[in-house]
Amino acid sequence: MTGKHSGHTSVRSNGGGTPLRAGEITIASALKNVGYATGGYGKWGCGGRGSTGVPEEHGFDEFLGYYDLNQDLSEQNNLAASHKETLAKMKAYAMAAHEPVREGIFHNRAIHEKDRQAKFGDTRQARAQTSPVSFPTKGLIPQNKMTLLRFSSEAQANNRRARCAFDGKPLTHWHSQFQPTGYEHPHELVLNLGKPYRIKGFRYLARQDNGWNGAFKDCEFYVSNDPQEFAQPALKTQFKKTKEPQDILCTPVTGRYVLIKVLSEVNNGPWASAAEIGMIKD
Ligand SMILES: [Ca+2]
Repeated sequence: MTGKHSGHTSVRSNGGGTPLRAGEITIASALKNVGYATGGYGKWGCGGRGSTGVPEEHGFDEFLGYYDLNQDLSEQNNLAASHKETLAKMKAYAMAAHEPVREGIFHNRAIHEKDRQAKFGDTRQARAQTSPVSFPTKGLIPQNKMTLLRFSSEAQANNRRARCAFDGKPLTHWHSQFQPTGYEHPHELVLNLGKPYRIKGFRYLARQDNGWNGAFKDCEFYVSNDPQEFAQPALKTQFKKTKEPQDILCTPVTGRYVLIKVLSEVNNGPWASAAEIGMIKD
């Protein structure tokens, strides 16, 4: 109401006893000074009747509502019935301000970024949509022969499907399910490579938008010929917090199935996400 931090206002709690001081500027008095008609309707919490804090003393042409909940409970006082004239004025304001419903889209990325700039002082331009890091596939087992056997979870709501981690498109990514909560590490993906391969490493590309949620930190890769049996990891590694592709080599191991087990996230969040994952052929 006054534009002040609550540490500097007259009224600092709901308990009452400290009404607005006489002459204290409010948004209503500021607007009234430049020619606005002003009205307040509803609950007033800045000073009860007879105090210096009543709305009529602070820029409101009129006020209809509760000054003090203890005295003005609607069950005891029918404010609407006793202020027919004010109600008629309110209805007239509403009718005059009413705009018929229009179909259309009233929000877009540009407006969103303007709001964001005002609120947070920065923007989240979609760097990834204009200049994604490429995901080199040279030396990798062909992704188009792989199939996804199972996964621990995926975010369906925004289409961050598990298969996005192997679709050859850096701009799409898998994200573990995040709503409702309770989906925490380890997060897992199991792949069928199509046939046995000798694998000497793994390539990981973190999500290519400006977010970091889910970017892999500690991760284990298992290779097996039995999709139900993954004994020892072929590789335990820790990825860096980077948007660049990361290759991690291991002692070569042969198998047709790969389990990717994500144990932690770069910011210690509970998620996992991947733009692309590749297996490096020996
Ligand atoms: Ca992808």
